[in-house]
Amino acid sequence: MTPDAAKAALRDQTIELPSWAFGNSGTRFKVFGQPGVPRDPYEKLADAAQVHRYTGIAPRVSLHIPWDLVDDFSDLSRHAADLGVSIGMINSNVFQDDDYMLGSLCHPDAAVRRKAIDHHKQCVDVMRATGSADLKVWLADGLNYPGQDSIRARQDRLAESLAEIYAALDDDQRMVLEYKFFEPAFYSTDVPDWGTSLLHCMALGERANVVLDTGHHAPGTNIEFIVAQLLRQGRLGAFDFNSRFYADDDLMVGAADPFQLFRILHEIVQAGALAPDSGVNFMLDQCHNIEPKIPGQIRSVMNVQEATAKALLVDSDALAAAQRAGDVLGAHGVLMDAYNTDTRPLLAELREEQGLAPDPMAAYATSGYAEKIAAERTSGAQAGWGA
Ligand code: LRH
Ligand code: MN
Ligand code: MN
Repeated sequence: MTPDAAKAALRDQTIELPSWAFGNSGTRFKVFGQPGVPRDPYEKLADAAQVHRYTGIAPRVSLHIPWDLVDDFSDLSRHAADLGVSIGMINSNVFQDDDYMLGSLCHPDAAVRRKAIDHHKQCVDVMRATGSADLKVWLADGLNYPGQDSIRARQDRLAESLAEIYAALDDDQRMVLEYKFFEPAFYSTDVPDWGTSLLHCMALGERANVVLDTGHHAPGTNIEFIVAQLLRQGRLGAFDFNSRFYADDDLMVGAADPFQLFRILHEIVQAGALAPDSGVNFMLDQCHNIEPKIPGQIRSVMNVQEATAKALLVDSDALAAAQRAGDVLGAHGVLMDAYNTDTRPLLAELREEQGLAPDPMAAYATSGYAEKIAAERTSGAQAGWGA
């Protein structure tokens, strides 16, 4: 693709931000508080709007319920619109309540399953109030010990619970089901992989799709293969982008393995799935434990944008010709030429054409916003991962 065509495609790209990236977070060892961190969902949206303001491609914010519970979601939605952003996916949370120690939608006790199903119905109400189109489901359900529960019965309960939630959706609402191979369960997880998620989605119907979180695979997994396969089936609903070195590290996307991010985006571009109407929602799912949060999100958005630009610059005609000819090194070379292109000048140019500062990191740093929130948000409790 030519640089001009790449710029046109980049103009349409959007990336969704997670509300929880703006609250305090940490490891199980320590949460380091930061000055100016939001105290409520309204302030989280205000911070997310800063990321959009300087990058121009982050117009939606995902909410996590009950972390982002407010009295009036229509009012929160209006607040978002006033800030120039909108509410994106609604994430359910059935992993932080004592009742869910042995699971939620797969729990052996029907009363706990009922509670978890009803929570999802409450999330559907939040979607109606906010105009959100997608319910995002990730379950911590699983087993620590062989024999603890029946693996097979849990799948049956899962199918039944999901079917009731799916039936509660309006016709224009979708469900996306995220998989993760481990944590917090260590022996067997109930939605461990894309195959399990896909099977449940296919049983539910056309408005159920798979969420791929880049941190949720075993080391060495070929994630772009999964991307290609799900796109072939029209079943890739959303990405949770982040980076990992070891486990589900939730570090900034493109920090650990920018080449993997490029390979993923190459599959996306090849399948024509970059456009906003492709049905694939590109989201970040990250925590900024030691770095400042708003710049952390800006950097992440830029990392995705740079990798996307590289993927768009792949000479697809030359690549196809080399592939047809069986020219292994030629084909690989075409891909590496694009990967090794410095796309930062092209993106700086694009931003200037859009009336944005060419360097979003520098523009935010000199804006005074970080100092302002640190001075203003001094009373009340800061939001943390979980509130
Ligand atoms: C689980 C997960 C899921 C949750 C988020 C906070 O590891 O990736 O997407 O909603 O973390
Ligand atoms: Mn995730
Ligand atoms: Mn995760």
